[in-house]
Amino acid sequence: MIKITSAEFLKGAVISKQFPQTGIPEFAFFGRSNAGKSSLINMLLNRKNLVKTGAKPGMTREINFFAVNAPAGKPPSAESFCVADLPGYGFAQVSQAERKRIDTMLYDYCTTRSTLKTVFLLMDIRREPAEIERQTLQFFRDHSIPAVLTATKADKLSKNEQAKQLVALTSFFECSKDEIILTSSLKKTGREQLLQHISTCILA
Ligand SMILES: Nc1nc2c(ncn2[C@@H]2O[C@H](COP(=O)(O)OP(=O)(O)O)[C@@H](O)[C@H]2O)c(=O)[nH]1
Ligand SMILES: [Mg+2]
Repeated sequence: MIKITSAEFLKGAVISKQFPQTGIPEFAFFGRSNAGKSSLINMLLNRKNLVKTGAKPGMTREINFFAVNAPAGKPPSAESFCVADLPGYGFAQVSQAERKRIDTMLYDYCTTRSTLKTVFLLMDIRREPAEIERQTLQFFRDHSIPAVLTATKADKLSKNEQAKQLVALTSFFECSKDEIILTSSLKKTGREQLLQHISTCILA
């Protein structure tokens, strides 16, 4: 399994023209604003504050790219990869025009990003999944983009409640239990599984 040896902010993009050309495998994190995307990326990369978290939900309106195991100025290695923190849906305070810009950017990202290996679709484990999540997963399936359901903030529920929610998620998304990764950024739950998935993709 790969080890995280470095992680740095690469670029923020508000339109597809600005996406960095990296040539290394990329993993994206997507979900509702406040689902825990930024926290999960920090947890995965072993960094407290690489990505800003919390405060105002929906602050992230750009795609933020991070280079992992690929220090600036050095050629990438077999363990180099890129992480993209995608702006979520469910912003309360964006105008229609801004929503449209974000949706177009996400659409461009998903349909043109040739280095994209997997989208982790994050959901707060306490929430009932909604139609938008089902549609999102269907969108990825329709575009042959591997998507991994990732339940976040597991620490907020008891073991019993976690198990119940997992069952609810599998039936809602018509998937099996091993297609869902259970995570907690607070307790570092699920880090190994995320890294294992990434390792398998990039070392294959
Ligand atoms: N208890 C708990 N809180 C979390 C966890 N992950 C994120 N949060 C909190 O949820 C809020 C939103 O997290 P953030 O990572 O900014 O979500 P984002 O909008 O999807 O990037 C913040 O207040 C975090 O501290 C977790 O695993 N456990
Ligand atoms: Mg965020």
